[in-house]
Amino acid sequence: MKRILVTGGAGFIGSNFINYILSGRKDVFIVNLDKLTYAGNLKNLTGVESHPNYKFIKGDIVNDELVKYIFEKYEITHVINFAAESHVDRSILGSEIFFRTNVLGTNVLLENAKEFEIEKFIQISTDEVYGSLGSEGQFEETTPLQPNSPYAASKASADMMALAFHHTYGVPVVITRCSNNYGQLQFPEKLIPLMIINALNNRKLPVYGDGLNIRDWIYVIDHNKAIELVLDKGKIGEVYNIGANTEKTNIEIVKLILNQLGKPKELIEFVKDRPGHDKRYAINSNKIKNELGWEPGHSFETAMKDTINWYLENVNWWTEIISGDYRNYYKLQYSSQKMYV
Ligand code: NAD
Ligand code: TDX
Repeated sequence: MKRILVTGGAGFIGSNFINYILSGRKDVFIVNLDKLTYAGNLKNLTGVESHPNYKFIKGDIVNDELVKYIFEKYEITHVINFAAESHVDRSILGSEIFFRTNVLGTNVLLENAKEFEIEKFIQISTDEVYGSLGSEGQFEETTPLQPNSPYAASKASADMMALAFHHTYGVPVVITRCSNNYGQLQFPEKLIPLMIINALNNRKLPVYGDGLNIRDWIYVIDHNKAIELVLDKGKIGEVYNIGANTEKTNIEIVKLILNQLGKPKELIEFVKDRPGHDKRYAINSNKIKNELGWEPGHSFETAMKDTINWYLENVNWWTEIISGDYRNYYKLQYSSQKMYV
């Protein structure tokens, strides 16, 4: 039995991971430690809340006393660290909480992983640590880290700390660096759910700059299957890139959403660019494919259709979010945006 501390399991990727892994296997016990920030939502986990192999604890990964208690009481053997402040735009509005959670929090988890001599520590990182690409090439695991936003810098710091704990103390660290995820349960501050929900509400779709920045998209279930493989077979001390070779400009994504929802292109509004906006991400995931046998199982077209349908069928889930604190964030982020042209 793997006794796994999943942090940030009430967020987008973490909750999809918990729902997925508990539906498929009996050899895992999950302790979900989540602070329930604006991005954490226990409604994402209603299907597992009374599962015998699941325990939720509300708390902060920076809280060393609490983390220690959890390692001891639940005899943790594995950590999967999803917990993070995860939104680039928020990190531009204010970076301190990013440093606190993403760097200090990871450090607390690493210290406890060392003390309790666990079997594996998976640090969920991101392709953004590599910086930005020109029109050619892809990020490899060996690409030097060159993070550009405060968010990316905090994630890169956590990666460096995790690798240093492996190198210095032999903590059994593995790092995954994935590209942009989409799918059900994603908080509507991120491009795809924000555009779906604005379109459904006949609100403007704010596209930064010229809309030609490129992201490499992956369906969240494919990401989670890769994490499961890393949990079972990933080699200690290694970094694995994860991506599905699906490069799209932002404007392509926005047009696809409008098209599927039957909404007019006039809803698109080009607004002031994100400061320091990374131009292009593209990730090479040959290593995890060749060494662990991973392959993405979903086509972009089908999985995007399913994602849009999920938001159509779960209006209550997002209505509750966008009628709360989200309104203040939206105003702060978007009200001063000037037209780009
Ligand atoms: P999210 O913002 O949806 O969820 C983050 C979760 O962490 C929330 O439930 C939140 O309550 C929790 N959390 C935040 N601070 C905490 C703290 N101090 N202690 C405990 N819990 C805390 O994020 P996500 O999109 O699900 O991303 C999960 C992880 O994957 C992050 O580490 C992110 O950097 C990484 N990642 C995300 C993407 C993406 O496209 N979303 C891509 C690659 C990597
Ligand atoms: O309103 C918007 N308008 C817009 O044009 C928003 C929210 C985004 N964008 C653009 C900016 C990016 O080029 O869309 C692209 C995607 O933006 P986000 O969804 O904010 O994602 P990104 O900045 O690429 O970062 C994401 O991928 C890597 C996740 O948020 C990170 O957590 C992950 O590490």
